[in-house]
Amino acid sequence: MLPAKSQVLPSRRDDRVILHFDYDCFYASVFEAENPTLKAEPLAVQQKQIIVTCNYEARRRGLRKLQLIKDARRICPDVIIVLGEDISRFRDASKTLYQFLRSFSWNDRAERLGFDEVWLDITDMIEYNISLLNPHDLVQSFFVLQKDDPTQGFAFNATCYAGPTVPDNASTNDEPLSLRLKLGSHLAFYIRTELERRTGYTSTVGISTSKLLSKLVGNMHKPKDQTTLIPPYACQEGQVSNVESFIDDYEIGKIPGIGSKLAHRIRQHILQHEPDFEKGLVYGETKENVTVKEVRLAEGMSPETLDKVLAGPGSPHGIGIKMWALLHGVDDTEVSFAKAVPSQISIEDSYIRLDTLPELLKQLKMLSCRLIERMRIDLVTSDDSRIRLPGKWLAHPKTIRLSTRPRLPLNPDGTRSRSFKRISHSAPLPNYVLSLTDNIDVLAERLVNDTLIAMFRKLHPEKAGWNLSLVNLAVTNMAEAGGESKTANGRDISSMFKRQESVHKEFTAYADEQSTPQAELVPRTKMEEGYSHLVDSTVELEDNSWVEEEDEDNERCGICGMSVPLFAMQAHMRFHEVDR
Ligand code: TTP
Ligand code: MG
Repeated sequence: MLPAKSQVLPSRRDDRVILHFDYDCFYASVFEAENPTLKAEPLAVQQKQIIVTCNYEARRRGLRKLQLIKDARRICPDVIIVLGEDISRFRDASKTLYQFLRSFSWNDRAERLGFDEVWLDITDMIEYNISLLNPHDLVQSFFVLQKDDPTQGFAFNATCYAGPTVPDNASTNDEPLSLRLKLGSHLAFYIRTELERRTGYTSTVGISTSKLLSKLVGNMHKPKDQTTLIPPYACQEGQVSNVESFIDDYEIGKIPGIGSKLAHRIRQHILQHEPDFEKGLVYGETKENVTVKEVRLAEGMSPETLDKVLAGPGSPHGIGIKMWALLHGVDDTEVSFAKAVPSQISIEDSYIRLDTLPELLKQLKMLSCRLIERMRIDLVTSDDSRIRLPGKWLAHPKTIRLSTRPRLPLNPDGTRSRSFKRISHSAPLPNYVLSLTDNIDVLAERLVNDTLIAMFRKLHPEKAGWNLSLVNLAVTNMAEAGGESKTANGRDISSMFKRQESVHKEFTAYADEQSTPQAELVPRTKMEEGYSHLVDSTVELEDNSWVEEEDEDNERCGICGMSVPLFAMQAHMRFHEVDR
C-alpha cells in the first residue's frame, strides 16, 4: 500500500519559475571564443591522454566527449587538438558568462554549479510581467526587463511557449502555472539569444519550478535549445502529473541529489541482490538499471522504508523523506544568492615525485604566488580583472591551510598502493600577505620562509623519507574587511555566507555513508576553490593551529591520473569502462 502522498511529500514549490543554463561544449567554446576561426573546424580539448570535450563540428564527424586521443585521431584525422590543462581560462570565461546571466536577475538568486551551469530564479520577474499583461491581447505582449525603465524589454506572444516542451504536445492548459512557464520560456529564449549575440557562447536551457526539474528537462534538447516541462504538475484525481511521467524513466543514479552510494543501496534493495558490476559501470551505475518508477512503486516503499534502506553511520537526518521527495520530482531547495566572494580559495598541483626540500620550497613558492594572485583577483574590489592596485579588500581570509597527500611506501613486492588521503595543517594567515602594495613574489617568498616551512614540519616532522603526490595551499575563514559591512548589493557578507552555506548543504545533503558533505552535485568551482575538502578529524595543537586529516576526495581519476571535476567523475569513469 502506498502512503497517501499528501501526507508524506514536502509541499511542492510550484510557485517558482527557475531557469537552468548549461553552456554547450564549454571548454571547446572557450577556445573558439579566443579564435573564432576554430568554429568551423573539428576541435577537441585534451587533458592527459583524453579528449574532455569537443565542439559540435567534431561531434558531427563522430567524436564525443571523453575519448582517447588516439581514437579521436583515427576517427577524425584532421581534428585540431588543443591543450586544456590550464583551467584558468575556463574559470575566467565562466565568471564572465555568469556575470552576464546574473545581470538579468532582479532578486540576485543566481547560482553557479561548477564552471558551466547556472540557475536563475526568475519568479519575481515573471510575476511582475504577468501583472502587466493585457488579457485581451496576449499575442502582442511585452516583457519588461527593468522595472524602472518599462521600455527595456522584448515583444513576445504570451499564448505559447518559446521552444520545445515536455511532453511535446503543448496542449492548452489554463492553470496559472502554465502562463508563468510560458513567460519563463520566452525570457529563457531572450537571455540565451542575447548571451550568444554578446559573447558568442551558446547554451541549453531548462525551464521549470525547481532546480532539479529545470536541470533535468534542459537536457532533452541539446545543443543551443531549450525545453519547458509543462503542467499539469500536481497529481490530482484523474490527472497524470507530467512531473512524475517525466521523471519516472530516469535511472535513479541519474537524479541529481541521489549520490552514487545512495543509488547503489536503493538498487540493492529493489533488486534484492548485489547489482552486477561485471559488465556494468564502476561509478554509480550498473547494467542493472533501476528506474525512479520501479523504486516509487516498489512494494512497501515509503520514506520510512528509504530511511531504513539508507540508514548508516552518518546518514543525514530525514534522508528517507528527502529521497522520497526527489523520486516524486519534488525539490524545494532555493537558488542561492549570487556570491560576492568565494568562501575559500585554494591552489594545488600534483606530482609524480616530490621528495626533496629544495624542490618542495620551489613548489611552495610557486603555489603561494598563484594563491596571492588569485586572492587579489577574487577578493579585491575593482572592475578591472588583473591590475588591482590600488584596491580594497572586500573580504579577507583569516586562515591559511597547507595540505599534502603523501605517497605510501612501497609494498614488499615492490608495488605501491594508491592513496587519496590528505593531511592538512592550518594556521592564522599573516597580515602582511594582505598588502596590496608589495610585490607578489616578495610576499610569497616571505610566506614560505616564515610560515609554510613550519607548517610543513608539523605535517612531516621527519627530515627525509616523505614523498608527496599533491600539495594544496588554501586560504579560508573569510571575514569582512574592516568598515565594509555591506557588499556592493548592500548585503552583509557574513550573513550571506551563512545563508549560502545552508543552501549548499541543502543541495549536497544527500551524502554517502562517510557522512561527508561530498555528493554528486559538488560544483567544480567549489572543488577547485577548496570547498570540497572533507574534514575527517581535527586535532588541537598548542600553538593556535591545528592539523586536519581529510577524507578521500575524487578529483584525480585513479586510473589515468587526470584531474576530473567531481560533477564529471561518473561520466569519466564510464569512459574507462567503455575503453576496457
Ligand atoms: P559537460 O557539461 O559535461 O560537457 P560540455 O559542456 O563540454 O558539453 P555539452 O554540450 O554536452 O554540455 O562538461 C563541462 C566541461 O567540463 C567540459 O567542457 C569539459 C570539462 N570536463 C572535464 O574536464 N572532464 C570530464 O571528465 C568531463 C565530462 C568534462
Ligand atoms: Mg555543458
